[in-house]
Amino acid sequence: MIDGTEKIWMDGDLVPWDEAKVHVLTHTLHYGLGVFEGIRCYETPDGPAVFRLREHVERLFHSARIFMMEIPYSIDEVAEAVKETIRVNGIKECYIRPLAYIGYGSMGLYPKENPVRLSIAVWPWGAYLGDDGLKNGIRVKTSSFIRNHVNSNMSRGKVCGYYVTSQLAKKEAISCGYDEALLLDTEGYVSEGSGENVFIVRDGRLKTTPLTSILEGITRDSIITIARDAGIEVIEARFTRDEVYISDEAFFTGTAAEVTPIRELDSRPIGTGKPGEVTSKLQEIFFSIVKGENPRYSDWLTYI
Ligand code: PPE
Repeated sequence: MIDGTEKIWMDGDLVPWDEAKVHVLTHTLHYGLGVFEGIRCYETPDGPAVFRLREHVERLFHSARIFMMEIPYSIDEVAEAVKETIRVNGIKECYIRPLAYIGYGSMGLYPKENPVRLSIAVWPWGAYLGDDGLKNGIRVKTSSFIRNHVNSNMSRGKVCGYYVTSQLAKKEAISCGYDEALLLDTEGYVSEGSGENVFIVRDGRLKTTPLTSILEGITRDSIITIARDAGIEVIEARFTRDEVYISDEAFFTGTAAEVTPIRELDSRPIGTGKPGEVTSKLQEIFFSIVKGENPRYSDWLTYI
């Protein structure tokens, strides 16, 4: 069960957690068109700080634009509302979930008059793939479900309905005894995890899927920047599942997953079967940044 906090921001009001309700005929609940974000706030020596807040809120607006949803607030207002929600809940470290959705009104696939509503919830959320996963790596299965074609699941949007495929993949992976799924694209190349981007390391160089068939992850972008700054070469190029099998290291990135090493794919250990040197180094730098201990990247933090 989720550990609730006190208040949820709903359409401009801060309502008690248990009263943050919607009508059962809320349009998004039936048809899946809603756009959302996942953001994290970390405890730092200077108080709680949100990691790359602006970029996340901008992505929310980009998702809405792609799907012709008009969010009735500005980017600045939403960023401020995120900060306010963290402040009123008096929480030091949390996951933040803004959701723009189509409210109650008409039914059917053309909800012309229904309001676009916005909620922002915050709650404590530990290691997405477990503390052990973060430390020792996870076991991953290539999914039999493929990531939808980019002309259907347009990858620049983070849309509720897309996660139906992710859930199928995740259920399959777990039912087969794995921790997470890796989805291929419609051409058979590696795309991403059910809720993460993926990187591999070969001969000290990083490779990650190009943006053609994946969500433009903000953690992915952060890791590319951190790696290049650390003198590690990064290539954005397509690769196949067997290239993962023979890579030296592999890891997932995501707001929820942070930087999680992959120690096995489809029963093949990756490298030594333990988190590798490059992965551990990048993970360490990432955590030093989000925890406010790395002045080089202080621009990425918004203090509450
Ligand atoms: N791909 C997908 C499909 C995805 O859902 C996420 C985030 C990413 C890549 C990484 O993006 P970013 O967070 O900007 O680095 N998945 C979110 C939802 C997880 C959930 O289970 O809910 C997240 O990590 O917040």
